[in-house]
Amino acid sequence: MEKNKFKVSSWNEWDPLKHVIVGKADNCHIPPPEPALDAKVPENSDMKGKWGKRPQETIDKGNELLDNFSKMLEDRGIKVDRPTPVDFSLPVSTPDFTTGSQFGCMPPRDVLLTVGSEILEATMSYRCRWFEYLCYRPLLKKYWEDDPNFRHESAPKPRLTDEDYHPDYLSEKIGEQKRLEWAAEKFFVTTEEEPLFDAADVLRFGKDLVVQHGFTTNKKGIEWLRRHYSDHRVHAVNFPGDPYPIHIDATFTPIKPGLILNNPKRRLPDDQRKLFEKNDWEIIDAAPPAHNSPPALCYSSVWLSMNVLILNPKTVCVEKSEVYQAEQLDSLGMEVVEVDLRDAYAFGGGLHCCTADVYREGKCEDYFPNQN
Ligand code: DAV
Repeated sequence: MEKNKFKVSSWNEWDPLKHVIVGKADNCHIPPPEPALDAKVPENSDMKGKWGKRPQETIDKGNELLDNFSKMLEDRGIKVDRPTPVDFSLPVSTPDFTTGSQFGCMPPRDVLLTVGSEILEATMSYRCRWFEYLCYRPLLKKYWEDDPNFRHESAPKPRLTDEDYHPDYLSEKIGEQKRLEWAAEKFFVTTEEEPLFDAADVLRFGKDLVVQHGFTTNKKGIEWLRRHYSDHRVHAVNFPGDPYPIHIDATFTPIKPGLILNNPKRRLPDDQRKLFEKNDWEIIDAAPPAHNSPPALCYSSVWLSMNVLILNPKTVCVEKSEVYQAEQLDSLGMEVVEVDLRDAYAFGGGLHCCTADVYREGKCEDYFPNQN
């Protein structure tokens, strides 16, 4: 690699990480009500009915933790890039919809999907996140200038009219039992009006991509990914135990070739395990979270405990307070790096969410030669 020029390449979640994007908490907003977002906020959440800019002292604290995390990665020889926040107080307005504010740019993992030498901007499925890709454009522009093999792609922007959302999901008091039944039937808040996906619903296993069907990714989104990644095999999965299924990265966490942690409350159904079983991959229950509830004003569940960032097949970053998850990974032979991040969770997630791969060593391997 020429000095100061960087290549884009990453094929999986575990090969040695050399270059990564870490998000920022700047100016993060709680967006006003909109269908897909409302469906994710649990019925007993402290976020119900609130919107506007988050308190500045929480933003400052979140940024302090994200800066410390970035510095730790740099001290380990990993290059870190940061996004350029836009003014999230501005409304999002298209010919099809208007919503009062945007969200933020703490979780690049939700927006950017790196597969090989390509970074794909996801469609997204929340109106407030329609323009979030703009925060990453200065970086993508630089990668494009530096690396003649880098492919910058953007999935078709969705229209996100009311046709994209099932109105059934929006009444307040549905109850968790009903939501679990719907999730088991694969009846989610998003319809099949047009392809929708968030990048954080995709896990990369070399030649195979595993995609969660849920609130943020619909069947057409998965089909779009299948047609787009024509050299890959794309597998749809779903996790019936999650009443608010968005993003796969607090549910199903590959650690290294042959080993996956699965959220014991959101088990992969038996008929979807064959691919892993046939290829001698072990799926084990993740350790329980250390907390009974998420921090204040946080969208995500306590299972951010599983939202780890793998630095290489022997080293993993785990949130500092998640002692059970750290113990489990230690007993599995991993070196655990503790990272203080809990006070940044509210801005969009954990250690996996707040990062996006630019470069991992290694090449595209076939980990599942025995296909179903
Ligand atoms: O369990 O609330 C959080 C995933 C964030 N990317 C959850 C899913």
